[in-house]
Amino acid sequence: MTSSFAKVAEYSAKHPKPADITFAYGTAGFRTIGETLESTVFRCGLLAALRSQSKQGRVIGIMITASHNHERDNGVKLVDPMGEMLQQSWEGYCTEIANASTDAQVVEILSEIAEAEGIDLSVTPKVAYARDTRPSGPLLLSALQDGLAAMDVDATNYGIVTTPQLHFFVRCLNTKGSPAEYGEANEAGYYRKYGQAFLRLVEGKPLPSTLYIDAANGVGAPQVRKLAEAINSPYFSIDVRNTDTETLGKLNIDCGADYVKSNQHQPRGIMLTPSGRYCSFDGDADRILYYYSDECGTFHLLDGDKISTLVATYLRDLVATAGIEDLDVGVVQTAYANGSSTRYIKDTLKLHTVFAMTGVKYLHHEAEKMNIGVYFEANGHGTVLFNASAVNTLREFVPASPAQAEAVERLWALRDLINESVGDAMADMLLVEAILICKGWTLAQWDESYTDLPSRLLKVVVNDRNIFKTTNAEQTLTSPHGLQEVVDELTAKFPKGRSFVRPSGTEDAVRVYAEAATRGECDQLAYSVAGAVFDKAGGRGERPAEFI
Ligand code: NG1
Ligand code: ZN
Repeated sequence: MTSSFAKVAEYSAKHPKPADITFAYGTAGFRTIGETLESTVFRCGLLAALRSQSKQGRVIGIMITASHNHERDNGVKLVDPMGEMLQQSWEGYCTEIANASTDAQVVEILSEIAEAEGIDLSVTPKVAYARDTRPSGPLLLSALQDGLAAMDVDATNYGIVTTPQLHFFVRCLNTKGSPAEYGEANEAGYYRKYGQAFLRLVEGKPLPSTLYIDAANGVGAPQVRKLAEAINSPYFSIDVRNTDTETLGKLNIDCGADYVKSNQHQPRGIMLTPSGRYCSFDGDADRILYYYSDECGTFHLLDGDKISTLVATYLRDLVATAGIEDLDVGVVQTAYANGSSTRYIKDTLKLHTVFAMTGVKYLHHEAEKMNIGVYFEANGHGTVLFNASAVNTLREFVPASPAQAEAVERLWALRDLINESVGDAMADMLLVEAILICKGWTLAQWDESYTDLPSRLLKVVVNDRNIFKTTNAEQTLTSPHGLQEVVDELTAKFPKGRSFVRPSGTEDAVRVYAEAATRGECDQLAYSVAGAVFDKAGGRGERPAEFI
């Protein structure tokens, strides 16, 4: 046994793995019933230490959260040095160590990874960690702290913050004193950076009306209030609803971005009035959606696709005004993007667009390949990246007129307003607000760009979702045998029909997505595909209700 792991077995004995559970590091890390995750979180602490040592002592982040999922769930994920998601090759190590059945095996796996990766174990590991407001948070946090103590980690506890704030802190810590310095690695630094960039963009423009924010009874509630205090300007006048992080059973229930997107309905605690402006965060404040009601009381959702087209259009226009020729704006979407949005990006905006697999890490990697890459999942999770060549182009560009100089200055301010490490509800909200203020637009005006095709997302519980395999950015099933043909046949019956089936990476279920020309046809398609999945691939529980 390597002496660096001398304390691991003893600490590990305090956090035994539940014998009957197999854990898997999925799209968003580990995620399941909170109480069952003690050993997993402890072991993530060990692995984060090793990951930090493999990166010469750069800071690795750990976030304890289950985002939009039920309050009884919890989760844990590792954050790499630039604030991005953990490198994929290490996800396998996480799964492996989480499933080790004995303490001795935990130590053995650590030694094997250290050897395989050629890690210098004399390096002092550094980890920054935080949690959201879930009731199992304190238990899991203390398991994590044991993991960090077992590896003599130089650790910083950021307390209760949003997921994107933790990503931000990690990036700040690792870039401190470098040319890529990102900001101050504390809450005040976060609010100052984004608040100042926002004010730089909006000052002198007409004031917007109050923005109502549904904080999902999660960590976004206290944090967005602190943001408003720091900005302290009528340009950011907010009214925060669903702010109860204390009462059990409220987190994400009948509120939050996931609820609003799934139900196409306003959350509890928000009464819509025409001309009112509303948005919802999810439970850890990395997703955001806007919505409003028209004069007839009809609900209109401005989802991740609408945010992405708003932002991409604004950036494209600024680049044109600045007169910069070799700076392309591109958009990354997933198969869940509404077909109308994809057509709008291609045909009207004439911007380059690609599809990535579900999960922001895949979108992030695609966006990195673009000069300015705008990426959003339809559910409201996303951000914008300026790659190194875009930054150079901007730096070297010599404006030929005051109008060009102003456009360049605005591009810099926008870049400062973006959380480049990960999608961030608060930073994205300020970005949308800034663009709407600059354009003098209401939500209805923003919504006019294109009309969404009716869509439906359903969940089917099956005996084994691992039999579902996909290709073509998850839009085509390769297994179970013959099922894709059935989906194709059903889809062909409906004008503008599109449907696909994929296993969820975060829940024990299979997701069915459908869109079509009318609401009725869309629902018919969605339920018939879900029914086929249920019948042909081991559906469990209730068969998805047939659409009548
Ligand atoms: P899964 O469970 O793999 O569909 C969900 C979301 C993703 C992403 C992750 C992480 C949908 C359809 N899927 O993934 O977009 O946000 O959770 O939170 O919204
Ligand atoms: Zn989230």
